[in-house]
Amino acid sequence: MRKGIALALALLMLAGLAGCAGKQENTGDNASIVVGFSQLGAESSWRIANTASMEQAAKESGYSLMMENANQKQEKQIDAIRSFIAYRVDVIVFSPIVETGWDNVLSEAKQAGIPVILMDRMIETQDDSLYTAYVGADFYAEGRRAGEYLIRKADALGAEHLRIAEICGTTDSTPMRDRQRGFMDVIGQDARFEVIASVDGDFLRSKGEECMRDLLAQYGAGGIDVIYSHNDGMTLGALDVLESLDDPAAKDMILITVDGEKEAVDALKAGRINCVVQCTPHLGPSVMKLVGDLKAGKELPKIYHPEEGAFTDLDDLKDPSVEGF
Ligand code: GYE
Repeated sequence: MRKGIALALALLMLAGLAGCAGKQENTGDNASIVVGFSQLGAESSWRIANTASMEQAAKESGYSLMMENANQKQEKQIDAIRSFIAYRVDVIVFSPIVETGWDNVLSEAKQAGIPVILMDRMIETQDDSLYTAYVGADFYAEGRRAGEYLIRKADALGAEHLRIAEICGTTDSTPMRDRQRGFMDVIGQDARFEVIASVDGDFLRSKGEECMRDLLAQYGAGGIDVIYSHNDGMTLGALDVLESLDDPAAKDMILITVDGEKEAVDALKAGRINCVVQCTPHLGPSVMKLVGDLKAGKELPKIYHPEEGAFTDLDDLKDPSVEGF
């Protein structure tokens, strides 16, 4: 059976199976190269921009993209990967929702001879040969940047004691773990800082709102000095709650967020958020470049991190490079 027909059938079957399979079949020279992409969900603006980046980059490179969205369910990602193996795609790309539980399905991919590129998040495994390469942010460095900003801010304010509430991303995901670890490694030994709460907001704006309400019920606005939130969606949800209060303590809270979506960067410029640590969702071009290099038989770098920084109220926010995605 010709590969084009096989792909068309595979896409049809996938669409039937999942009801939401994306299909993007190209027609140029590279169209016979099929990339199976398991996206983990659509939980945030970051994720939506990331999906768009993958689709756009596949289109530009001419590869055919089979995309499945797992709606934040690991089982659905495992099913998607199994279907990509069954359809013998050329490369599997996926963004693992959590770090553990992938060894079996990735061993199946390895046995089938299909290379796997991890995009955005990492896995925890004893066997590094289960994936060919990782493309995504250095979340530990992001957490450190958040901590470094807080130290600068505390110095600037002459603060002696700051009580921090942390709103975390999805439990056991790489960005959650490493943004927390990096932050704590920077501020943990400094006696001025006390983390009074660490709650799970699952990277969702609605949960950020819920977490903020719970934190206020427990500590009151006057009992929290800093919110460190692992993504913009949760921060913006928390901000909605804080701004609905008529309380100067709520306005004084220092808000530190990660991602850099437009709404958050605009809120920073307007003085409503204090620090935005960048995390780029535009990983599609780097992933598709690796697919090309793989097909050309080149050796791939095992880990690729994009360059990132942070925007803060201690820096010049009029600089044209201060922009959200
Ligand atoms: O920060 C968050 C998203 O894994 C980097 O997931 C990604 C994170 C991102 O839901 O907004």
